[in-house]
Amino acid sequence: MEKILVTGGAGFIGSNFIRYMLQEHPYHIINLDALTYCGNLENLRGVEDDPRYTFVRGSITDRKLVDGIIKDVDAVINFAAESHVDRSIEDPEIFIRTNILGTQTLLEASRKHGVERFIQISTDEVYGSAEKGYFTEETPLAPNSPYSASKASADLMVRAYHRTYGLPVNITRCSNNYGPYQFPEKLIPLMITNALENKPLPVYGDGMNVRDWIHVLDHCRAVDLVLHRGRVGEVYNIGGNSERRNIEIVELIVRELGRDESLIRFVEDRPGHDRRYAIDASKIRNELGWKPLYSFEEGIRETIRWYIDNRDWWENIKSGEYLRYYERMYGGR
Ligand code: NAD
Ligand code: TDX
Repeated sequence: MEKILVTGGAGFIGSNFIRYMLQEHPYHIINLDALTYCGNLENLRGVEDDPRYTFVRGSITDRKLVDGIIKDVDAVINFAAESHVDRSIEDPEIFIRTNILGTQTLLEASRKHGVERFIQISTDEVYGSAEKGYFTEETPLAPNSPYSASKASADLMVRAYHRTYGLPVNITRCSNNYGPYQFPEKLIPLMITNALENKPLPVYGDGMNVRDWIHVLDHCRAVDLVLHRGRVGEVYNIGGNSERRNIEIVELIVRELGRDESLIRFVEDRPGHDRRYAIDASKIRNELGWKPLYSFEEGIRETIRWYIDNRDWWENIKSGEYLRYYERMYGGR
């Protein structure tokens, strides 16, 4: 393997993954990213000068562009997606286009050009809500939001390309990530940045919904292992074994930043809000020897510190300045 296509590499997990892969391996990485509202080249500061890195601005739904890139690569790792549940409730259509049609466009070019491996970055949300027990790879898909339904649909298409055409695929289903460069619309960075600005902290419903948190670098190491050692056609769950109620996390952030709990506001619940996600990651642990290296307490403190130290990064996002910059830089392309 020499050349890898990473899609969505200007987003939160994709940018962490590219940095990690350039450090760990000699591969050339092509980053195909449309730079939507959350794609941010600032996330790749320092990487741009690496001769083993190439950035292409474009959409995974652009058949011609995708075909031209995939004919020269050995593997495809698809992180590109519309990723925010609340936005999918507001306006589902773009989720269908990017997450389903975009994935199928990548699959088709990968089949045509015979890539060695296609990795679909999926999510534990495709299993729905775990009222009790844990999601295994055998748990039936039962997505509840337009976002998770679009991700589940993409997973089924990836499966079909393996069964029908023999494309060598894997699907990874990871739990909630946190860490540096996460867009401040998601729970943890939203709460940290709002608390830093002494703004209200909106907690949906009763705050008792549970998510299973994992540090983004533990996720990146897992995807690297699946790429190199995953059995073709298999699904791998990835989870941090760190279940927390939302309210516990918000209280921890408030405490760590020395803010007042009066900032916390219980607001109207998210429609169709999944109560609990909980991953059983024993397959990847046993087969590939993976385990998370971060404890949640250590990881969240380091993450809070990162948002304190990188105020410019999120202030530019929150003010919209970074979007205006990209329009100037890339508006014509
Ligand atoms: P993100 O929203 O931060 O990044 C998504 C990236 O995809 C952005 O850079 C965006 O510009 C790009 N993109 C969007 N539409 C595109 C298109 N049509 N063509 C090319 N690029 C496009 O998301 P993230 O949190 O980094 O998530 C990455 C992947 O991981 C997604 O597939 C998501 O479903 C999955 N995932 C995320 C989590 C999580 O907790 N964040 C957990 C499990 C799985
Ligand atoms: O303001 C908020 N208040 C609040 O209580 C926000 C933004 C969220 N929440 C709650 C909703 C969820 O129970 O916090 C929890 C986490 O919310 P999000 O950060 O929006 O994540 P979630 O909906 O769990 O989905 C995430 O994990 C799985 C990612 O956004 C997905 O891309 C990934 O697939």
